[in-house]
Amino acid sequence: MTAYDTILYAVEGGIARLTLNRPDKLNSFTVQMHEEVRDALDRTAADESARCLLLTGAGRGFCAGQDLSDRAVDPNDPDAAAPDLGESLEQRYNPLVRRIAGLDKPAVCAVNGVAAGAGANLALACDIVIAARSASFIQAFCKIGLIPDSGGTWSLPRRVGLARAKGLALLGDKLPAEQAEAWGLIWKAVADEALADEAGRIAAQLAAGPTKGLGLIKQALNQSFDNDLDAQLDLERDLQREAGRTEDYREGVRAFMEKRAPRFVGR
Ligand code: T3D
Repeated sequence: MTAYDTILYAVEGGIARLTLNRPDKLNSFTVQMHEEVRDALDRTAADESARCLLLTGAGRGFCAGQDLSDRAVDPNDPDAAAPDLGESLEQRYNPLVRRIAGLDKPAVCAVNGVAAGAGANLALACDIVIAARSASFIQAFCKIGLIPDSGGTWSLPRRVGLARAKGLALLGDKLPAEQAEAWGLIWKAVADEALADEAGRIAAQLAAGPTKGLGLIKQALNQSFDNDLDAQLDLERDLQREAGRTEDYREGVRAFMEKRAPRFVGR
């Protein structure tokens, strides 16, 4: 277990578990938590023994986005200069989303409770999002005069279409986990008491998988909305070439021929 103040982080059985750990404030983001999450994500990326990221939150919430009390500028002081929120995104939120989306291994998010603001969109930056039935997703930004950030304006229309993306972003309503599943916003909602086991099972399956190939699948699908068919076919050709050169491809075919379970090494 690596020592941090605001998160828990440990790699075990191929799974890098990153738990946001400010439960009293619904795991909302302070500058320190940003630094620690960024550091843990860099470790996950660099650590070959970490073959899947599992992100979750401690306590009753997943993450309530920006800690609104952690602003350098007092919002009650009319003479204070406005904080530069563009700078905040550039320095802190965007690097997190880029790290998760660009991670060359799968990222699972176990949404254990409310996911609001940047917290919701950080979850949606992960590849597989599984939520407790009592959890919910709130694009809370419009309630404080902001726009969805942390990739929300990119991921929402892609996941649920423009009509639902606009409804969620403009109204800021709470979307319960089961509705999120029905809309295709997330992979699935499960009973609260089953979340940890189910998320662990999925992460373990991915961690024992052909990591390099799984990373290439993620890359191909992430790029698909920006490509026309021709460009996507070219991309598939290039990535398949890479996949075909892995040890795990050879092992997968050998295991199939020998009618046994494959033993993937992640390369
Ligand atoms: O840098 C930048 O600012 C730009 C980037 C912005 C990214 C963003 O995420 S902007 C959006 C920020 N987030 C929000 O606006 C959500 C605010 N929170 C809520 O609306 C509600 O807390 C929830 C709907 C998420 C949950 O409601 P509920 O009733 O279950 O819990 P609660 O009682 O409101 O919250 C529990 C505690 O957590 C409470 O503290 P207390 O009174 O017990 O000491 C509450 O103040 C605290 N808390 C919840 N969210 C935040 C927070 N404290 C600071 N910042 C928060 N975002």
